[in-house]
Amino acid sequence: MNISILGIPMDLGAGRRGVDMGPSALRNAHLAAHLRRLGHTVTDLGDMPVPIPETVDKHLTGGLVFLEQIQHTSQLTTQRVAALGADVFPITLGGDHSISMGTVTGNALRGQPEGVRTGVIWVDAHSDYNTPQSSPSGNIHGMPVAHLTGLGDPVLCGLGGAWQLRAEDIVMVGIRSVDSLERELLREAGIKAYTMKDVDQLGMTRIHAETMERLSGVERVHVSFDADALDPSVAPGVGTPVPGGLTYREGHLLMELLCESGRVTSMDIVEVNPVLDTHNQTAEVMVGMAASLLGQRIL
Ligand code: EXY
Ligand code: MN
Ligand code: MN
Ligand code: MN
Repeated sequence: MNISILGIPMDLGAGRRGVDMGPSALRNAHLAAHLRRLGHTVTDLGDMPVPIPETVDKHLTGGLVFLEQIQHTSQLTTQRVAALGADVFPITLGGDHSISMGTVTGNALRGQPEGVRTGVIWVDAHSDYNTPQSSPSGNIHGMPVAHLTGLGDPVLCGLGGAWQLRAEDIVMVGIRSVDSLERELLREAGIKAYTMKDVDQLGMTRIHAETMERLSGVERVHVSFDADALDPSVAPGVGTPVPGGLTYREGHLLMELLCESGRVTSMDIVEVNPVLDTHNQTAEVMVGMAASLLGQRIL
C-alpha cells in the first residue's frame, strides 16, 4: 500500500495545550518505520501550517472557540487530503479531533471532486456530536461529527461542497462520555454508537461484524481513532481522559479485524498529548494500533 502521513498540529479545538505536539510524538514512536517493515511504501508529507494559540486572540464566535482559525485550517486540510490520489492510504496525525472535519471530508473527495460515499468508524470515549448551541465548552474538538453531518457552523458544515457524511454511515465505538443535549442530538440523527457497556456485553468481534454489515453500502471507510477511546491506564497522554475505556487488546482486536476486512481506506490518529504522557507511551500505543490496522500479525 502507498501510505501518506500528514501531520496537523492543531490544538485550538481542545481545552488545553499540548496535542499540537502529537505528530512529533507519533513520528518519534517510529510510525513510518513500523509501517515500512510491514511492506508498505510510506511518504511523510510533513505538517500542515496551523497557528498556535499564543498568536491569536481567544474569543467565542457564536458558541465556538477559535472558529476562524479552525475554519481556515479545515479548508486547507480538506484540499490537501483531497489532492492525494484515490489509491493512497492517508494517515492524518492530530492534533485535536477538530482536524477530522477536514480529514474525513478530504478523504471522501480524494480523486473525485463531487465526493464518494464514505463510512466513518469513530473510535472515541466521546461522541463529539455537540453543536455550538449544545456544547458545554465551546471547544470544537467536541463537535466534528455534528459538523460532518451538517449541524453547526455553515462554513465547517460546507467543507465538502455538496458532499456530506450521512448519519447512517457513522459507527462510534468506545463511547462513555456524552453531554445531555448531545445525547438528544445523537438520538435524533439515529447514529449508531457502541458504548463501553456494549463493548462489555457484545465483545469486539460482534461489534466489528455489525459495523461492517452497517457500512456494506459505502465505497470508502475512514477510521478516526481518538487516543482517549483507550483506557487511561493504556493511553495516559490525553487531555480528556475518561475511566473505563478500551483495553489494549480490545483496541488491537478492532484494528486487526478491520485489517482483515480489507475495507479501510484512511485513518486519523488524534488527541495524543505528549505533555500529559509518560515516556511517549500513548504515541507508542497508537503507532501499534495503526500497525495492526495495516497488517501487523502476531504469527
Ligand atoms: N463533550 C465535551 C465537550 O464538548 O466539551 C468534551 C469533548 C471532548 C472531545 C474529545 C476529544 O474527543
Ligand atoms: Mn517502536
Ligand atoms: Mn474525539
Ligand atoms: Mn475523545
